[in-house]
Amino acid sequence: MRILLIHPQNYLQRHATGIYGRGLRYAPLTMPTLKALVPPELGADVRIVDEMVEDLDETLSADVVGITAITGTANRAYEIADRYRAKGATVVLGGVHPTLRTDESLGHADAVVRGYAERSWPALLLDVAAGRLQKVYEDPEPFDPSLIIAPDRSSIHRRDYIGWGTVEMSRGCPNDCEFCISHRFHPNYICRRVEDVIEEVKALRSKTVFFLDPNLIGDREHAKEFFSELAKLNKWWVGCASLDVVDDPELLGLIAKSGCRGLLMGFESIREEALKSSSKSQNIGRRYSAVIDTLHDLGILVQACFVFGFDTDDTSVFEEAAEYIVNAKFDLPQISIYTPFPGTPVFDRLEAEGRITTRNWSLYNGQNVVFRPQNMSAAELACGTDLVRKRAYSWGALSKRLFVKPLWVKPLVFLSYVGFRFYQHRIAKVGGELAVAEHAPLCGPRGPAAPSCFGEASAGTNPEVP
Ligand code: B12
Ligand code: SF4
Repeated sequence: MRILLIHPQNYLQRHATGIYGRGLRYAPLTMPTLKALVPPELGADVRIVDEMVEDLDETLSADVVGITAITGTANRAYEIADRYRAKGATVVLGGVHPTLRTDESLGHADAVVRGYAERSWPALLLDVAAGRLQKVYEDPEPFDPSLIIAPDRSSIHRRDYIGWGTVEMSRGCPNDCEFCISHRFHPNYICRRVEDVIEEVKALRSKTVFFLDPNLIGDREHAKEFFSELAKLNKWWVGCASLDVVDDPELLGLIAKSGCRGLLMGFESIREEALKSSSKSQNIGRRYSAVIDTLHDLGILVQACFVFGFDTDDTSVFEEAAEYIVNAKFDLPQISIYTPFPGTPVFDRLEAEGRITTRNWSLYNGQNVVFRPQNMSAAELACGTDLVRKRAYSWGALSKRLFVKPLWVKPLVFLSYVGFRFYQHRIAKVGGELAVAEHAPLCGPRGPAAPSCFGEASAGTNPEVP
């Protein structure tokens, strides 16, 4: 059996012409995991094509084609699926989007795997071999984390990913932020056995480990046990944690001791009403500057995610947030536009209110306005977000950041900052082009032509969004 596993591109992440360069890429484990799960008795020839870093040679043939999709890559996944089906291959779709939009995905595939594939993907392949393929595969049993095996990392393009040493310690998140896909896709928060993860980390030849977990501290006792063991390996690591990490000094101490160099954290908004309206309870009433100081004292850098377009946001939020972000000591601010991902209650609510303005899934990547905001126009949201990006990544803002602790990381902050500056500018530029192409009929153009706009011009050619 010849199996072809395809990771589709999106205009943000694609080989050669994407916005993300090597320095901002970390390797997903989806396809390496599926490869490792192929039953050996099939004697299959398995090939992975990762469109984020290589082109898909469409003359490649296969008996079974497995394609993964998140919402932002779903259109491209469907395009490839249709082509391979036309050539007679058995096409299987899986991942977040096909799980939450199964009927839609079935229009492009012979079968859809819903949720985790640790048991259902091998079962599906054995069914293909026996000529009894079903349309939908979904594991009916409660998921045991020991089923997560080490991915087959042999086909990860190490030279194309700064973060090629990626690992999963847990899946899901116990928090319930309204806009997040985590608790819709993952049935529960689960942690892998400490010894399994430690073995995987030991086997990595990378000094730095990139944890893919949505929230590494969802089970604090487990996290303490894990970080105590990780500390013995003398690695550096980065990963995601919710802001309540600072509430537990013992946990924080272990995190620092285990080699943590940076945390990606969802600050989301500087406005309490936005946090309340989206159930971001762990952020409510928190002084962000205290969080940053605590982490900086331990030598941990903070990549801070902010989102604009909450229903409680109006146009005054942009200036206020830009000012705050520039003066606060976030090492790397990441600025996104509120995105109602299908499968979340937010999407259902906005759809019921007739506020979803495009179903072009390629735009669902946190960088485009895909809905009608409550207290401003779509153009104001797009341009206001650009303004925050520009201010947050101005040279003046950088100079402020270079004088904060920890001093040893100044060169690192500088390099990452310059990389992010470049990337955020490209996002704003391409976003402007997309807004004109996609939203002009809805909200008017983005750029100086729009009277309600705050930002500068965005010019150029259409980036061919599929
Ligand atoms: C690596 C990663 C990325 C990579 C690659 C993403 C990709 N797949 O294209 C990059 C950096 C490009 C990225 C970017 C973004 N990401 Co991202 N990312 C991840 C992350 C951290 C890890 C994915 C991973 O490797 N998981 C480990 C593997 C083993 O799990 P898995 O992929 O779920 O696969 C399992 C099952 O789903 C199933 N399966 C999956 N695919 C298939 C296919 C087949 C054929 C079969 C049989 C089974 C199967 O089998 C696997 C084993 O059980 C996840 C969070 C997470 N921990 O999963 C977010 C996540 C996928 N990203 C997300 C988001 C929101 C984004 C961004 C919008 C963030 C931003 N603001 O910029 C962008 C948008 C990108 C775009 N193109 O649109 C969301 C997805 C939301 C959605 N509905 O689309 C996630 C779930 C995080 C979250 N909780 O919000 N991301
Ligand atoms: S804390 Fe992060 S991962 Fe967890 S539900 Fe909220 S946004 Fe999602």
